[in-house]
Amino acid sequence: MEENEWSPPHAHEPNPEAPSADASIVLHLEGREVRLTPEMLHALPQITVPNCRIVSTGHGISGPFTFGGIALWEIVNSYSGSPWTTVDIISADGFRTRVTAAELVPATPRPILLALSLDGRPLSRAEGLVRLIVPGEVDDALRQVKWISEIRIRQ
Ligand SMILES: Nc1nc2c(c(=O)[nH]1)N[C@H]1C(S)=C(S)[C@@H](COP(=O)(O)O)O[C@H]1N2
Ligand SMILES: [Mo]
Repeated sequence: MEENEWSPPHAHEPNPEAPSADASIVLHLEGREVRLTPEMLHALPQITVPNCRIVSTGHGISGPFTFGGIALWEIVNSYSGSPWTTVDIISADGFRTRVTAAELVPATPRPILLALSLDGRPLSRAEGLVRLIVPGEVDDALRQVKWISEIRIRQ
């Protein structure tokens, strides 16, 4: 798939509702698949990233929020045994973004995370559980993918 196909497939208007009740994620790795449930993610090391804003150009800016969860690099590190270049994050409603290796550096101060909590309480399914938070995206919310259903680690 070409890089430019990874811009969102629809107009910049977010879907208001969760596509399903199931918050588990299928992680696609070289030659195998792993189903990650929110419970499994809770068992991995948790981080928080304060002062995150969701910058919708359609319905305004919300936040600042403190999102909590697991760093995306932690998932890639824990599960991927082979070299990789990109991580594709896809939601059940067809929203998606591509994360590059350059963006997934351990020990960055504001890492990309799989969010499980918001301001210290569990994120609801309606709010996007499990949601990708890209703290570096500050003028749009196109990468803040709600309801992640697939993560594809690519060579
Ligand atoms: N799965 C999914 N994630 C999504 C979207 C969407 O339609 N589906 N819309 C994006 C856009 S355009 C915006 S502005 C924000 C809205 O997030 P909010 O509902 O928390 O304000 O979600 C982003 N993430
Ligand atoms: Mo948006």
